[in-house]
Amino acid sequence: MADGVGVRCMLLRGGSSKGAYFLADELPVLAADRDRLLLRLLGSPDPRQIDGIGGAHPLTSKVAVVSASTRTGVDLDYLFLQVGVEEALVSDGQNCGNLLAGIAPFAAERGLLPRTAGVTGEFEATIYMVNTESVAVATMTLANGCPRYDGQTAISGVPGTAAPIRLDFADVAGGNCGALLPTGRPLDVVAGVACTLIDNGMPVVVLRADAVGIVGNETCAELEANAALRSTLEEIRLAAGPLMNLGDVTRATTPKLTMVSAPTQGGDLNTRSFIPHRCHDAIGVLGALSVGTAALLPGTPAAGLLAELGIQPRAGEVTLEHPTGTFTAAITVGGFD
Ligand code: NQM
Repeated sequence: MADGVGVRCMLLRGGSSKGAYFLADELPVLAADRDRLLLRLLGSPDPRQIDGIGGAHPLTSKVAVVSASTRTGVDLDYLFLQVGVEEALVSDGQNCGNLLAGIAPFAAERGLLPRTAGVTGEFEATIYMVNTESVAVATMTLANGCPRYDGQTAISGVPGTAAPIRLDFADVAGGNCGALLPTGRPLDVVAGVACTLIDNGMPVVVLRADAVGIVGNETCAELEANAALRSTLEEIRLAAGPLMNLGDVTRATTPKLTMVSAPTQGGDLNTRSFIPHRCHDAIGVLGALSVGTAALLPGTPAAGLLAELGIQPRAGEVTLEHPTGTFTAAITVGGFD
């Protein structure tokens, strides 16, 4: 930057988030130099990120770092970095399933996927997710080797439609916390509140909305204005961090917190998520996998709520309502640890 050469960056929406995508070998090698550059580029710390390309919300202050993989059977390595908005913080402490959706198109644009040459139709790329040391398969559509961006797939919380990107995850459980249920229990009482501490790709504390004095269908603005709720959630989060093998999470972006309540739009459960200090306009991909899994495990507050409501999710599918629509997660639950 200082020499005026600059660094190539592509802005892409992935799912219901947006981020800046970089090739790993075009960023500084030292993490401290890289992080300084990313803060500068996104405009952090500043609540408006006015002097950068960040969108003034955690969901639009995200970075993907991509390289061709040297791992057998894997095409690409993807490192996710969450860039603080108001804090000068760049964290690799969480993964992002939404930006994952942009990895294959970005890699095709940058020539990292030679197998795409001349291909028209569906193309599968295998992606190693560095943050959680796990693998996902992304399926995108190509037209003569180039990613298609137009299409008919709608996502709640995103206007219009676009090309579908299918994401398949295997073995993401425990990628952050060492186990799907890091305490070994489906229910823990944390700061006096019954919770499930779970990691099916994203560490999440799942609790009933009525356990923290809300209905569960409030708007994000209402929830963010509720100081008592925010302070209770932060107390729970700080206590949950060590229990989830995440250590002191004071400055970490995980665990997230999802409050579940009765559905109002025909889904299985309604959700409101804090990520962890702002309310999510929707729900993250991996966050939804973790919350959906909690709903399917016997003995969790979420499963208890489903039973109370007489709702039985369709086999292997949990439809979660969120502030801007619904998200259906397809989940296979085997034995759990
Ligand atoms: O859970 C938000 C998002 C995410 C993460 C978050 C995500 C996921 O919606 O897979 O994608 O920070 O919780 O982008």
